[in-house]
Amino acid sequence: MKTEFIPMSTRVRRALASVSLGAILAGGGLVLVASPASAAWSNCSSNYACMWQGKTYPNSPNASFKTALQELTSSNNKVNSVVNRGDTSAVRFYDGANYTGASLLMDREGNWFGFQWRDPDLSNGTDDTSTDWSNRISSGKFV
Ligand SMILES: [Ca+2]
Ligand SMILES: [Ca+2]
Repeated sequence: MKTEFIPMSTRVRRALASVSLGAILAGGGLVLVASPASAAWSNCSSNYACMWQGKTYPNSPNASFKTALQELTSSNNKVNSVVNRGDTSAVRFYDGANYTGASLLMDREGNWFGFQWRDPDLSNGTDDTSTDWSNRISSGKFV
């Protein structure tokens, strides 16, 4: 009697195994889908200044630097949210490459100098300026 059940249970196990794998994959997919919702400025590593093309820091930063970035590449003139997680100084973002043109100052993490150190939407300005800074940043450095 047992010998009759063994092949059957093997089939059931295989079926269950594939269902479980599917469920695991689906679960992984759900986690991946859920990440953007939990995305935040904290996706920027400590000691870095980070830039996102989207507003409110979606997913991982599109560009970042630890000391300076002479010229953005794929995100040039496409940045809409920024954060300064540097622990020693403020960051200045520039409209032009090579730190030229109009600039935007962001405090170091924690409002050390008394103004904002991250901004989820550059279109409505920051503590530093009321100017629309969406899609403008081309370079940046710690100052
Ligand atoms: Ca620019
Ligand atoms: Ca703003």
